[in-house]
Amino acid sequence: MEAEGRAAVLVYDSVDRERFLREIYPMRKPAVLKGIPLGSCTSKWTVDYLSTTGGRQEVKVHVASIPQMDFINKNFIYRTLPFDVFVKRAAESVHTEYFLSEDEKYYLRSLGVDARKVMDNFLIQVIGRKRVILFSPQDAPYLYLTGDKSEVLDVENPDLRKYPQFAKAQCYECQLDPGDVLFIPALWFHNTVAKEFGVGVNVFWKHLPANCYDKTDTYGNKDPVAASRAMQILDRALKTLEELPDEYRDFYARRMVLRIQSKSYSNHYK
Ligand SMILES: O=C(O)CCC(=O)C(=O)O
Repeated sequence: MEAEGRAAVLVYDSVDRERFLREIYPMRKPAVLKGIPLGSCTSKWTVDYLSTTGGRQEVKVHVASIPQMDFINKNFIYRTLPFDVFVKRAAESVHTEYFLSEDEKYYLRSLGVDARKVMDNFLIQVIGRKRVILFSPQDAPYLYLTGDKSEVLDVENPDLRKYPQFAKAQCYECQLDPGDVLFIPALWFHNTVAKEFGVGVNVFWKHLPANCYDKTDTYGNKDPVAASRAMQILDRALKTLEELPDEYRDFYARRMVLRIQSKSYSNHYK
C-alpha cells in the first residue's frame, strides 16, 4: 500500500501575538514558531543548573527499557527519585545506577496545579531537541485508536502488516530546537521523540466557548459535553444493534456509518 507521505509542519519566524492570532491560529494546523522571546531559560536550564536549583524533592518518573513509551499497554514502570538525581540520570545515556537496564529511559511529566489536556497547546521546547510527528484528527480512522491513543508506537517505522490502514494517514513532522514553540491544535495526535535530554513546558488553553466544556472538569481532560453525550448515545445504538442477527446488524451498521459520514463530516475534509 502506498503511504500518504510526509508533510513538513510550517515554520514561522519571530511571529508576534497579533500575527499568530490573525494568520496561524485560525488555520487549526500545527505550526513551529521560532524566535519567540522566552527569556533566559533556554541558556540557563542546563543539567547542572536544574539539578542544583531544582532541589531534592521526590518526583515520580516513568522508566522504560526502550525509548518508545507505550501509554496504552504501559511498557514502563513508575519510580520515585529525588529531582536532582532524576535530572542527572535522565541526562546520561548509560547509568551506573538503574532500575531496569543501564540504558533505560526516563520521562517526568510534571503537572501544574491547573493541568489541562483536550485543548489547544503550546509545546515550548526549552532545552534539548525533539522530533515531533503529528496527525490530523481527520485521520483518526487510520490510527488504530484505543480511546484517544494510537496503538502505533513506532510511527517512524510502522508495522504496516499489522497496521495496514496507517499508510493512509498523512504524517506531519518537525524538529524542535531549544527555544522553539510548537502550536498543537486541540485533537491533533502527537508523538514526540527526544533526541537528547530536554525540558519542554506545555501550556494548554480552552479555545471553545466555556459552555462547551464540562463544568466539573477542573483539569480539562474530558471530551466536550456534546461529544461525550453523542458517544453515550452511540454506545446505546450499538447495544441495540446487538439485538439483530449478524447479517442485519452488519447492513444497518454500514448504513449508520454512511449517515454519519454524509451528515457530520465537514465538507472541507470529504
Ligand atoms: O512531553 C512531550 O514531549 C509532549 C507532551 C505533550 O505534548 C502533551 O502532554 O500533550
